[in-house]
Amino acid sequence: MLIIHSDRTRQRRTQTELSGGELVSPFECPERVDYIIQRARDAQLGDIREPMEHGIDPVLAIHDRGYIDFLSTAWQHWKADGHAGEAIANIWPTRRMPGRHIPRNIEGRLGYYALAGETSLTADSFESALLSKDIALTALDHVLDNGNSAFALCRPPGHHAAVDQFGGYCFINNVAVAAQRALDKGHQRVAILDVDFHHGNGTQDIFYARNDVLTLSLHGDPMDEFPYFLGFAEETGEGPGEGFNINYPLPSGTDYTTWAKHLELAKERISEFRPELLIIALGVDTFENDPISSFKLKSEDYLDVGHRIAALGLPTLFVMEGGYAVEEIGINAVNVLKGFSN
Ligand code: SP5
Ligand code: ZN
Repeated sequence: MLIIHSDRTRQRRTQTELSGGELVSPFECPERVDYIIQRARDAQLGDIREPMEHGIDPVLAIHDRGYIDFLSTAWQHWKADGHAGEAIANIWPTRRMPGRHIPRNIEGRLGYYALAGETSLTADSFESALLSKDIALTALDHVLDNGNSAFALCRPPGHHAAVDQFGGYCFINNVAVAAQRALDKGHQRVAILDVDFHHGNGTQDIFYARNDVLTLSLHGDPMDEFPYFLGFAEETGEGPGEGFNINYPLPSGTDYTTWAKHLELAKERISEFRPELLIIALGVDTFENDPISSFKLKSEDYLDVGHRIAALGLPTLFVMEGGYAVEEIGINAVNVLKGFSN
């Protein structure tokens, strides 16, 4: 399987993540990519190629222009205001003050465009997010041109990024940008299956009222897990999109037997939809030793995940999302791709 990868993903090395009331070294670190690419090489998974630039238009086909302007200038404004640390949101529009105006002050703007406080915005955030989207789009080009599958080794991840919000380590929604691009290139129907431990809130938000992109997500029950405020089973889409969003919230401690049953349910819905392209939001934070998650998948289970996805018989674009057990992330991610290919 072709792999799209760039060493420039290393340029995003954030210093801080607000976690448990402390500023810790971020879970979403550059070494994640090092372990995956090393394992892909060792396993001789396939050719490794550099991403091509795709510009900003595919991003603006999904995200709000004001949000993208914010991302591109936020660090400059944050520094100009004399703040010492990385930019962390600390106030939000909430139920009793719904945010009808976009503040002028960067602290207010940060809260307006953030969905969570764990994602520090830094000098390299926007550039890194653009690179990550280019990795996804280059891999997509390959799938569209050749009809076979590819792996986009994206970093930072994307599935939490909504139309006009960043958070959950995500700035640009890579799978959404890729799905829209496939439609703009002539596809009629694209399915996005999100197997990251966390609900793909951004992807759901972006396509919620549409029936040309089927979105499905298997994830930790939002009653107990990030992002808490979206990802419930009753969220099935709206308007023309009714029935085209499917959530499978699963309890803490879910093992592979239970998880795989829900994967099969998702696959039935995908087959019924008859997409021309399948995009997998590939998080491996479902792993038993993931430091921020609570499912119980084992390394060998990921081979079977890939095998089951392959049974759909669709051109498939794998896009890297989460996974924070850094030393095992390579084994787990590559196992999915190996299981798919064999
Ligand atoms: C792409 C992706 O996987 N993003 C995940 C973002 C999760 N951020 C908040 C995590 C909070 C976890 N708190 C639980 C700590 C358990 N020790
Ligand atoms: Zn995740």
